[in-house]
Amino acid sequence: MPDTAQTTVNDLGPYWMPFTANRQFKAAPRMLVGAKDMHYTTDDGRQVLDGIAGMWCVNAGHGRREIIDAIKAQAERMDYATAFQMGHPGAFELASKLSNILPGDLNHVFFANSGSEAVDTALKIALAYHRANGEATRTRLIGRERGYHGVGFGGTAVGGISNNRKQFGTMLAGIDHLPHTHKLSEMAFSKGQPVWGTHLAEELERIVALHDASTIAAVIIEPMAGSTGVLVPPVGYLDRIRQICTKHGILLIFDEVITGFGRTGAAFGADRFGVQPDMMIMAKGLTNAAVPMSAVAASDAVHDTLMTGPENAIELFHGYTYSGHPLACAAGIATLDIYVRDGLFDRAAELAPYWEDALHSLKGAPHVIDIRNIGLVGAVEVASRDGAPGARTYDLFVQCFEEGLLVRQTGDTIALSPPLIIDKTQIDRMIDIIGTVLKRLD
Ligand code: PXG
Ligand code: PLP
Repeated sequence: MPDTAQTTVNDLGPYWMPFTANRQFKAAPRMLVGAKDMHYTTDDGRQVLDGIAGMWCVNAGHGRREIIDAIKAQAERMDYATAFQMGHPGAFELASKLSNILPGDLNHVFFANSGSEAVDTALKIALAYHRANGEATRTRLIGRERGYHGVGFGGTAVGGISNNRKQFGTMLAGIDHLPHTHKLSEMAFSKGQPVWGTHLAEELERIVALHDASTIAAVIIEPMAGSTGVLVPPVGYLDRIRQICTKHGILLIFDEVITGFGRTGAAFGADRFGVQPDMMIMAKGLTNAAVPMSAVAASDAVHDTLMTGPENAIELFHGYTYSGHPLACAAGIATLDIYVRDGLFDRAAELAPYWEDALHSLKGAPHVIDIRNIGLVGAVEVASRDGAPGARTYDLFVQCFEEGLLVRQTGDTIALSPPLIIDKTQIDRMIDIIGTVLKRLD
């Protein structure tokens, strides 16, 4: 029998790592073996400050006792129940708790297991909605350049990050993209929302004119584009997108996988920017990342339109084996309770000005060409090395890790999104490490 209980890692070969330079990693591995509150422990026993909340997801900090206990208790009570034609109390409780904190009439929650699955779910609901509404010609989906909507075929197709698309052929048909909103010459070192770029929302009118509104089902965007390197929406941009969607009967889907659960200094990006979508996609912070889970919240209109036909008919032919998994629901309920009890969304808003000042103190540091921020999110963009995009930020990422700070490298940007429990001393430490490493980099 092979020893599956061994704790030392000997063979790095079999594990094909996601979104990783496998050969480079395996030549010099970085291993995490423990996590508590704001810190990871490495396999060589070092403490590393978590500057990215895991991967934008551990918003309440690591190893929260209430979440662990809830998962344990649920595992004892009932490990699994199918979500097809059966229910369990946790799924209904979590959906109710979520709808209580969601903005407007996003009162109907469909569960999946990853952001990517939730994106596919939302896109499919959009198509089904229009069909049920007598507008089956509305099949086009509009994303945005530099957008990230996960890695399913739907999300890859509406996504706008070239590296994530180019290996995978034609993906879905009938997709178009809005332009992204980033232009360094107009907005470098903006604090919070840039004032330039609002006019780019008008590009949606151009796309509608090209395809005709009768062919367009939905626009899907991140209120703040995260994965591509933190692109904060220009002032008024999202409002204008909303107006144009409403005018043409197009559904507006906010992908809040990153912006949800306090990241921007409000419960959701929709709250922070004051714009109401017809559907919202959530994942990551939903369970504090303790158990994988995602969700799509739909408005009354979207949901109710699909609740037609004979009562014995399945209204939406869609769902996952693990939709509303009991352990994930238990983790989600405990997580939402922590967010509310500890006022973590307000805490993010209160810390945001300090965070903004601390980040922008890096202006003038070697190589830095832009700094962006909103809520408890930040990005530092550095100049590319000639002919080697991403090389300088890779070194920055590795050296920060060696100095005791985990940051996220994406292209020539490092993204920062600490757990919302971070304190001011820890913010100072993040900035100090990044500033020190920047000075050392060639
Ligand atoms: N939508 C958005 C807006 C996301 O940020 C997804 C969908 C997909 O979620 P899953 O759970 O399928 O990964 C995401 C995920 C990064 C990074 O480098 C960001 C994500 C995932 C991995 C890395 O910033 N976001
Ligand atoms: N592939 C096969 C052969 C299956 O039977 C199923 C689900 O029953 C799936 C894929 C989808 O798996 P999931 O529901 O976990 O997404």
